[in-house]
Amino acid sequence: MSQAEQQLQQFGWDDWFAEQARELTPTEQRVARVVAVDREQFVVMDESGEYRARLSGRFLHTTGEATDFPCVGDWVALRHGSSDTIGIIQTVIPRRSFLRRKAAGNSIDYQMIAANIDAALIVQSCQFDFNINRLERYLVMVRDGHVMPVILLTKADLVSPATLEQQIGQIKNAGINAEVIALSNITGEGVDKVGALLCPGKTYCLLGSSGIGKSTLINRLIGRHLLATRVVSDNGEGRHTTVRRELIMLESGAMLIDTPGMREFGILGAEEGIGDSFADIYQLALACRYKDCSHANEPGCAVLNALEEGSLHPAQYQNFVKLRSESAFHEMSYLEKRNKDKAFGRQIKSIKKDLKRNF
Ligand SMILES: Nc1nc2c(ncn2[C@@H]2O[C@H](COP(=O)(O)OP(=O)(O)OP(=O)(O)O)[C@@H](O)[C@H]2O)c(=O)[nH]1
Ligand SMILES: [Mg+2]
Ligand SMILES: [Zn+2]
Repeated sequence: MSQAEQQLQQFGWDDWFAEQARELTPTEQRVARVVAVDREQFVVMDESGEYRARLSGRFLHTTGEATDFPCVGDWVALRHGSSDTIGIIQTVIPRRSFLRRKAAGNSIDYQMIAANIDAALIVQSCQFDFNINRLERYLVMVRDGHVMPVILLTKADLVSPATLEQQIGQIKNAGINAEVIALSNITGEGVDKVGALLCPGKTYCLLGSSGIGKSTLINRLIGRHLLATRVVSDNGEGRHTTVRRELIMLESGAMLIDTPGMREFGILGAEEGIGDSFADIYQLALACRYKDCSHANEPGCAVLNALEEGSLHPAQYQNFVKLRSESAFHEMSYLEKRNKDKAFGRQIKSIKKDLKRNF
């Protein structure tokens, strides 16, 4: 690693990225990290500070996929001479992790949210916003991008301790074992726990609906009003306050990416009001005759049996089917995967037992 590269470590650069860059970039190019994207304009930072950058003509001509364009958190190789006012981005260094979502509408395209994230802070407000199904969908998205999840419950000051306890219980009962931190940006309770979690040189991205206190939390962590937040406290309906994604350096050396609330992410009509977790269904699915049962028409399907018996609510089943058919869910869900891993673990154990018995 060169001396300049060593200085980039404070922004998250390490041997892994250095290795990727060596294969891709001529030596006269510099690397920098994207801290903000505004249409075709980029703001990048390196050891010399922040400066503006744009894409090279060659990049624009050879890059077709929207997801291949630089996004917040990306490392890019660029030309930026000492007399240049603007850097010219040549390539995006391969991403170690990423957060992406399905683009709006019916397209199968993805939209990048952020790249090279160490942990995602999945935020829900205890009041109005709390929803296990949506939480699970965020977990799928986060796992898909090789990012570690942490769950933050904001506005704890607006619900009773009993409600909060019940919500945390619901998360645990759904089999989600990510760390959960309840906090209030008003009283400050729990905020220091979040601060303690953030390590220097690591990058964190906040995800969640609009109006739940993501920017307020970042302001609290910084200790001053850097980001615009909604002035009037309301239930989160309406316009977005944060309009662009940007990477913010905390005094501690940890980096945080604020994102505009994702409203479409949770909207699925029937979803609201069916607070129950899919955990029930995955639990049932363990008893299906076929391991790859789709719970649609297979013989010996424990899910369909439960539906027939009435122990599984039809709305819950329909919601499950609906989510399954979404492309975001084509990949196995977080819980399903975990349960399969557990089943596999049990299988290994019993094989080991058999082996012991035979020898
Ligand atoms: N009671 C209470 N209000 C909060 C808390 N956190 C944030 N708020 C209020 O909630 C409103 C929305 O907060 P923001 O930080 O703008 O929300 P956001 O998640 O950044 O929203 P978008 O930028 O639209 O995605 C503001 O009026 C905050 O003062 C909290 O812990 N308790
Ligand atoms: Mg915001
Ligand atoms: Zn089945």
